[in-house]
Amino acid sequence: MGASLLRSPAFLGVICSFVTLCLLAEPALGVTRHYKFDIKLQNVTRLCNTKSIISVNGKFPGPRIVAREGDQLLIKVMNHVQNNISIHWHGIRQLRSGWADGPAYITQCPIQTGQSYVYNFTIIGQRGTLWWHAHLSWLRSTLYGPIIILPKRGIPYPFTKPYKEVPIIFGSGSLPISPLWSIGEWFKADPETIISQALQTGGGPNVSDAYTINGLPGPLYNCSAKDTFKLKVKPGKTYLLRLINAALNDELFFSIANHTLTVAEADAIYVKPFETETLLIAPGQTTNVLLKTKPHYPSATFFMKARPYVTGQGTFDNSTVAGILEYEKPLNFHLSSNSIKNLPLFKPVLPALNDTSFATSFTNKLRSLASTQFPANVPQNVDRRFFFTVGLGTSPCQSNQTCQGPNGTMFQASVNNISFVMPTTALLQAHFTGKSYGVYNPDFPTSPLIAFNYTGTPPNNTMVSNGTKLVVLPFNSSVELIMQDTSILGAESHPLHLHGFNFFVVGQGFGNFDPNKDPTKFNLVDPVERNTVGVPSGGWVAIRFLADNPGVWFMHCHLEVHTSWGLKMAWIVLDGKHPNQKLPPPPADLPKC
Ligand SMILES: [Cu+2]
Repeated sequence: MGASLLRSPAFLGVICSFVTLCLLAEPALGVTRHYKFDIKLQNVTRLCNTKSIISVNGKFPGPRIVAREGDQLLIKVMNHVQNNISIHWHGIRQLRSGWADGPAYITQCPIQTGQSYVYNFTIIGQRGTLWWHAHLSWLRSTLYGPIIILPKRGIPYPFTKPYKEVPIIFGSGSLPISPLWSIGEWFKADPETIISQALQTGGGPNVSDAYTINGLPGPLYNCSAKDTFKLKVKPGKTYLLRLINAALNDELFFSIANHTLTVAEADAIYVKPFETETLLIAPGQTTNVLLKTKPHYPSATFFMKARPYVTGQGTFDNSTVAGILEYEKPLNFHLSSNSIKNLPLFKPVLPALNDTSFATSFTNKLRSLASTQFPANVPQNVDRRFFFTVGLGTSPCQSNQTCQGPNGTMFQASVNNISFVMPTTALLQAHFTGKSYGVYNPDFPTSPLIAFNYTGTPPNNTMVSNGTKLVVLPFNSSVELIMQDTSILGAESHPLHLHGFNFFVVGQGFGNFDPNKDPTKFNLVDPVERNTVGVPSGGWVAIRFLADNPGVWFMHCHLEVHTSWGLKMAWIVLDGKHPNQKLPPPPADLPKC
């Protein structure tokens, strides 16, 4: 057995699933890690209001997955609730493990009540922060948690070794607190009821009641001072903060008063480090930042805050979540308990809610590390070119109904004016078994069927068409995709997420994409590599990726309301010629519809 074969990660994954002594084997080989997710109801109190939420293992936010690059994960998800469930491992490449990706009716049928499914995948060539979340309707409002991928043993970070690592999720609500940093969104009402009513009336759904940091709304909301995320730090240290935007419908600005953050990673890819006072993070995106604390005890406390970046026309939750950065008082530092209580509190100043120029300058700073060890393998040549419009539209109101969308219509959203219709069986199964007839059509248009001034005066007819249409790509084709926002019903930033791949963001701009001028300015040297990118409001973004992963891969807006309205589509990547270029058959426990 040759050394080169031994170093192949796929091959090592096989060894570890059969050899129980894997943990004792050479550390660089990767190990198998088992997790059990029991989906069950849990009472949670937020904003003076107790409600039953769907949780993983009774935790909110959910448990964290910790692994090293090269490890295999076996996560058994057992559904004990009445809803159908499916879990997506957001940003995991799922190389030749498309059956474990998770979007309901795309790669699998949902896990029904009383059933279970083991998600089986190996982390190949990725390290950093990602996250998992439910991928069915709006269930992810309470079903989410972090995935922390540590570098292989003995491989250091390409930046200052942090004194401590603190994951943070921007999300909604909380329970036994995971020591993380996610920002989320909390709804007093049941999010499933909110979206199903909106889809019936055709109007916009109700907005959230609070944002949360690690499930905690914080002191700026009623009844919530006790539910405040506190980050306790020592002076003169460097902390690694892992940030996840788990909110349903909001891009967020984030800042810590009087502290500068160094961005080191985006979507589990190292970037050229840069300093900033404020971050912009879209739903679905993750970012690792380094926080250098003050050299000496500052005799002060500091707010960290997040609030939305909003470009659309509709109503939104314009509230602010705050957490507290608190310094440990050194033992030899004398302060009366009264003066500790009355320490000055500094508050960050966040950009205006619609500050697109901040958003643009921030995203322009993101560059791949592009080092020898972590190269940016940007496709230099393109086999397939696509131009997709993304934006809102309408559909007619049924004759016996009154609708609450624009001018009595129903809100829709689309890609190339096609509002995606969810199938009732899994696309990947239909593709794999060759039974696609009546499930999907492989004729998604490469560009809009009717060209118009995308960011100018909107057309008179805003109606969308409907269909389950996919693009078919040969194995290993290199793809360039321009995503163009439309001003139909108002320009708006759309964070587009592609499953199964990272892509390089080679260009972005405002107005209509110019195929003659704009490509000359593309960055093919060190563009940021990620899995979710904001299509600028009233602008366009250009991405490139290599279709080296056979399967069916969902692409959709990560503003959940737009996904619900149909801003989604899927790519089929065909098998290659060689055995290791083919998607293996589905696992025996793959759920049935
Ligand atoms: Cu969108």
